[in-house]
Amino acid sequence: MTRISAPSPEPRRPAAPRRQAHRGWRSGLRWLWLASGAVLLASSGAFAADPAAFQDCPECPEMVSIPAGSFLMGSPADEPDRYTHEGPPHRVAVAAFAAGRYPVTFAQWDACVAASACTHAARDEGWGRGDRPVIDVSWDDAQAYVAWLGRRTGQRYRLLSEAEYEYAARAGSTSPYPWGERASHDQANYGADSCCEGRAEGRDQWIHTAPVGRFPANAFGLHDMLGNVYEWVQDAWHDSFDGAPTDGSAWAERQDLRRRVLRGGSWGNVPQELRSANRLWFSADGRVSEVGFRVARSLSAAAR
Ligand SMILES: [Ca+2]
Repeated sequence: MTRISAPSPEPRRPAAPRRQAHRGWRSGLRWLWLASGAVLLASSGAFAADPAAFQDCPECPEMVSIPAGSFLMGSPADEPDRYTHEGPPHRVAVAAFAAGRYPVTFAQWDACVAASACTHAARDEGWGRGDRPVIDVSWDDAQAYVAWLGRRTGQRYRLLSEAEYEYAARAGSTSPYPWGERASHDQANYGADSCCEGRAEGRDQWIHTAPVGRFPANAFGLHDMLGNVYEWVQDAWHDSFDGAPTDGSAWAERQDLRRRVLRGGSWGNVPQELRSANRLWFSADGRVSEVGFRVARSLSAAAR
C-alpha cells in the first residue's frame, strides 16, 4: 500500500459504498438542513447560504448553490503543521456557483459507465458501491464524467477550481479545520494519527471510505469536503500561490498540466492532511483508492 501525501503523493489502496436515502430536494434531511441553515443565518449573518438545491436529472448529483464571496485562500504562516506550498495566503473573490452536495458516488459513476460515456469500470476494493464515493478514478476519468453530465443536461458541469474548493470547504471559517482548531472523527472520516492506516473512532465508523453524507454538513450545506476521499479539482499543480488567479478561476497555466491538484484529505490520511488549506498533486491519469471527485456547475453564461 503506497500512500498519498503532500507534496508528491503516491496512492494507496482503499474502499466502498451503499445506497443513499436522502437525495431529492424535499427529503427530510433537506428540510432539516434548511432549518439549521436558518438558525445559522440568524446567528451569524455572515454566510447567506443559498438554500436552493437542485438535481438536473435523476442520476445526476444533487447540487447546492454556493453564494459569491471572498476569502483568504491558503494557510497563515503560523498554522501548525502547514506546508509552505499552502502560501502565500491571498484574497480570492469567488462568483456564485453550484457544487455537488456530496462526492460523486459509485451509483452515479456506474450510471455514466452504463451510458457508455465513462469507459472505466472503477473498482471498489470490496468496500461496496452505491452511495460510497467513487474511487479508482483519474482526473481524466472525472473529465469524461462532467462532459457526460453536460451532454445529459445541457448545463455547464465541470470540476471545482482549487479556489472554489477551499472556499466551499472553509464555508466562512478561518481555522485549520472548518469546525475548529483540531481534527475530529466526529466531523469527518480520516485515518490514524500517524501514517498510514484508517481509523474508526466516534462518529467515524469506517476504516476505509464511508457512505457519503454520514457527517455533519458545513455552513454551505456540503458534506465530506474534508475526509472520506481526496477530490480532484481542475487546476494544474503550482508549488506556491505566487501569481495565482484571484477571481476563483482554475489555474491551468505555466506548469505541468499532467500534475493536477487534489483537495480534502481521505480516509487514510493523518489529521494534518484534513486541514482546509492542505493540497497536493497527483498524476492526471492516476487511479487510486483514496481519490474521487465532486462536480461543480456554473450558474451564469459568463461563468467559467
Ligand atoms: Ca475513518
